[in-house]
Amino acid sequence: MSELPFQLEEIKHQFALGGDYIGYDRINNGHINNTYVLHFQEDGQNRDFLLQQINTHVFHNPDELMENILGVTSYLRRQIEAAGGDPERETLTVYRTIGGTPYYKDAEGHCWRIYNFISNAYTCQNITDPVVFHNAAKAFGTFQQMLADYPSDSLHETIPNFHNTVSRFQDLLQAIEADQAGRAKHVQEEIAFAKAREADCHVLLDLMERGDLPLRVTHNDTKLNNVMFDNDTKQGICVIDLDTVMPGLSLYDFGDSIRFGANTAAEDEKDLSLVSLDLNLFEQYVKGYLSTAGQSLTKAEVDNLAFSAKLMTFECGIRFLTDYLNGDTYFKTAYPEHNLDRCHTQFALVADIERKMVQMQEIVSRA
Ligand code: GN1
Ligand code: MG
Repeated sequence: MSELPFQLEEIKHQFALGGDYIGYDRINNGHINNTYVLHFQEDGQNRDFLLQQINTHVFHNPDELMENILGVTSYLRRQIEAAGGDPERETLTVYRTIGGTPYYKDAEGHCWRIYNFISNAYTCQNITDPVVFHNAAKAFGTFQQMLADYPSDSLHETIPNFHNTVSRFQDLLQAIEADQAGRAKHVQEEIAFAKAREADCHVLLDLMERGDLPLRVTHNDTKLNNVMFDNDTKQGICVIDLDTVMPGLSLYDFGDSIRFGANTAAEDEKDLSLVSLDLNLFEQYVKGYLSTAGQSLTKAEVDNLAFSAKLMTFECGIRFLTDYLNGDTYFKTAYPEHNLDRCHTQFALVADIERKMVQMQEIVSRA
């Protein structure tokens, strides 16, 4: 019992989970929080719950974080009900503790929350069927549409400057300067790659300042594995991982989806010859996204779809490089060079997107 990565009895008690505990599975997709599926049985029925330990090193204010999530999920719940959908499957449900709080803080200061487990659905790490990517685009586009009128000033900034590419670039420069882990001398090529693209960091922020790109309520972490697909229909039924729902640019969400889902290789693939931007998947995503979020997008948003794929990939690459230089303090890593390998795939993808930019623009124009 003591080998469990969580205090079972305490969690059961705090969240009033009934039934017999059967076991748990660890979900290893995310780089930030620790996630488990708890299996229970009650009256012969299986009941699963999603348990997460919130990473408070990344999310400094769990109260504000959970306030955002409660606000957004209850808003979505009403919209889903109004549309005749099933809110238990189409959005997350936050479980309250017996004290009425949306998370439980244990004696060591660790913060735990429980969500409903969405059954008969799956997540994917990579795309084998292009239709699924099209469906992911529709799900993220719909998510954005549903939150179009959400009072964005009620949202806390859970991570300040999250997709502020200028400030991300500054963070990189600081990490190079401080060289905490003594690694800077080994990554001069990567640093040069990044520095050669500093100007890109300003493009979207300048457009926003000029009023050409509107601030919207965005998800900000639109990785493929943050959508759940229905086992039977393969439709994207629920957008998950709502920790970074904040005001942002639609292009952050679009670009980040392409970065992860249209890459022909995994985010930490060591063989860089496998990394490339799949133009067919890009097209599938563009079409799916425009079919749901399209009506409300401005011309500047549409014009920058292809560029945003490059920028978000670049941003992620410099974040991995920054963390590598800082000694791996932010992202979970499985081995010492993990962040560097991730940086390499992102930069290889940036280079490939640069080669394909004209074709990507054509795809957007056609769509
Ligand atoms: C993190 O936790 P996860 O894996 O969904 C990160 C994202 C990065 C992503 C890179 C809060 O997302 O911003 O794009 O890793 N989340 C946070 O895979 O920093
Ligand atoms: Mg996340």
